[in-house]
Amino acid sequence: MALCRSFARLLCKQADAGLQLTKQAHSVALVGAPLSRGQKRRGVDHGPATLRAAGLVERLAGLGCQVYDFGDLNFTQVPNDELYNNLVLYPRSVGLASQVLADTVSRAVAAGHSCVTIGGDHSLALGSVSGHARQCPHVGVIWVDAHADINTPLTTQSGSLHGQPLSFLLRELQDKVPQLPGFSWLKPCLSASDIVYIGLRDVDPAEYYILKNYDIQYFSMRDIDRLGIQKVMERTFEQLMGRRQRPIHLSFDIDAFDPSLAPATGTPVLGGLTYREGMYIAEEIHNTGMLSAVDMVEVNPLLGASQEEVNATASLAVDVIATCFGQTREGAHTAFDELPTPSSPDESDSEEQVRI
Ligand SMILES: [Mn+2]
Repeated sequence: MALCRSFARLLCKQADAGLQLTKQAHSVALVGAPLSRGQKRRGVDHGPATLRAAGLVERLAGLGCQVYDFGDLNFTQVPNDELYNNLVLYPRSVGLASQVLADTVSRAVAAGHSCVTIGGDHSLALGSVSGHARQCPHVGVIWVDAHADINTPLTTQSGSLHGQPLSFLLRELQDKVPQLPGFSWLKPCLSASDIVYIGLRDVDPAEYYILKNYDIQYFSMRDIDRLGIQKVMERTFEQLMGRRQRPIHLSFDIDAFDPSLAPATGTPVLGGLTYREGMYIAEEIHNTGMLSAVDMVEVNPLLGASQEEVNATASLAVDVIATCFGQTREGAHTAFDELPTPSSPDESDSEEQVRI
């Protein structure tokens, strides 16, 4: 374990020194996190099974990744998990599951893998980001989402923890965030300048206050309309890696996409990312060579109106992950040495004659 950790430190140091993590990117740990208590709808705990059934492992293997499947974690529900402050739902269950996930992600990164966590609702980022940061303290987070997920337990309107993970992770917010039962293990590991949002279009008043007052970089759908996705990605990397290279954590909520593309999700909002914008984001992140962990969250197979809607949502999620690990729209980059040539003219003549 100590050896693994020093290996991870080495990789993080490499990253800090501006060396690309390309080699690491070919070894992928896959972690299923069927966490659903961060929100109220049934079914999001079937997300990992749905993404596996959509061929995730095969797609990664087909790209030349060595996939180490950690399986789906077993999250026990904590009994008598009463509301915090008469409002916040299942704090002990979400806290414990996130703690288990943090240990797993930390282990995977320490072993030198890039870690893909498939959810599950977005509260799982409490665990995945914490575990990642335990090995790579300088991690930068790209949060692709329709929502900002940065309410505090005191500003949340829904009470759902999937709308709050970033408030727990941010150092600057710690005097605004109460200690929840089940969260004592969690230490804030990000600064406001370590996060960039892409795709926002449904932000609560308190969240907007936080984004503005703590100077958090975000690109809303309006910004994407204004700047174009290419400029948005350029500025994202300028913010996160302008001064030095660092490992990247991509936390991708499928509801960032337009609901016409990703209907099987809990909180869809009109006017989201196009397929091409989504793939461009993933391509550019892959091209940095610094991708170290990915979350893919909020795919809920019970919320599709038909099997086709569920399949479309799942295969979109798989496309994003595959693109993060090298799938391109310009064709595979595996070696192709020689085009086949037709057999000699004489032969084709004689074949022709035979046919006549
Ligand atoms: Mn989210």
